[in-house]
Amino acid sequence: MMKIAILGAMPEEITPLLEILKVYEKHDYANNSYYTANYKNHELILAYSKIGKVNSTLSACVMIEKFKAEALLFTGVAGAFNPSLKIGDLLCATKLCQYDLDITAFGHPLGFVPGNEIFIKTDERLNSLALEVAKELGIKLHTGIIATGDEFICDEAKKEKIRSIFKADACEMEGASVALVCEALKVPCFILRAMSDEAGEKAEFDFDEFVVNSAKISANFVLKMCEKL
Ligand code: 3QA
Repeated sequence: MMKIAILGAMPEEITPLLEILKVYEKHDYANNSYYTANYKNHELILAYSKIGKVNSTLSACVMIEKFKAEALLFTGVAGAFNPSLKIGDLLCATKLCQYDLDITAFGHPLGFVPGNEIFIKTDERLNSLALEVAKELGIKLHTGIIATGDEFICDEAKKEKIRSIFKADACEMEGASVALVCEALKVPCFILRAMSDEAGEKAEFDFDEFVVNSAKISANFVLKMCEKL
């Protein structure tokens, strides 16, 4: 029996899970809704944070400090940077960074502020469990680096810049902030993303077409992981 948080950013990333769970309680708190449910001997706490690093920081804190989550699984979509990642493919982040955290004016590297590291690691145990689950399901799970920032990337030049500086495989807008909260509060963190677009020109059209399906691929996977925890 564990209290497991499942966090997404957008309704599309969490409502598929609420539909599967069917029975859940809704708790309104801090300008958002949190949902509790039982699943396979575990207590789940689910939420979509709303978009961006600040909203996801708030939700991760609430899930841990108020709802006492003992592990946090993030599920959602991302823009692919690595050409080996195709739309619908799953990526588990081994580490994440904030590509828009910028005090380079003072000679610091992009993504760095004093007292923190550029990269925030996720939980190795959860990541290896995910690889086992993928093997069992017969699906490919990619592992790699995610760059997080408060911008929807749909520009080839921006994409290449972030990709080359951080060797990032994908971009999104919440992962690094959630991982930072989990690391600070010593809660194991897992960040999963299914590709919805390739973050280049016209990414917003791919996103609109593929967000629902890719979000479900990711959501189904984290629920499978709960069965193994
Ligand atoms: C941004 C969502 C935010 O939560 C981050 C999707 C997929 N492709 C991305 C990309 N750059 C950055 N992030 C992503 N999520 C989409 S907002 C759409 C708003 O529609 C990951 C992500 N290329 C709301 C209705 O108007």
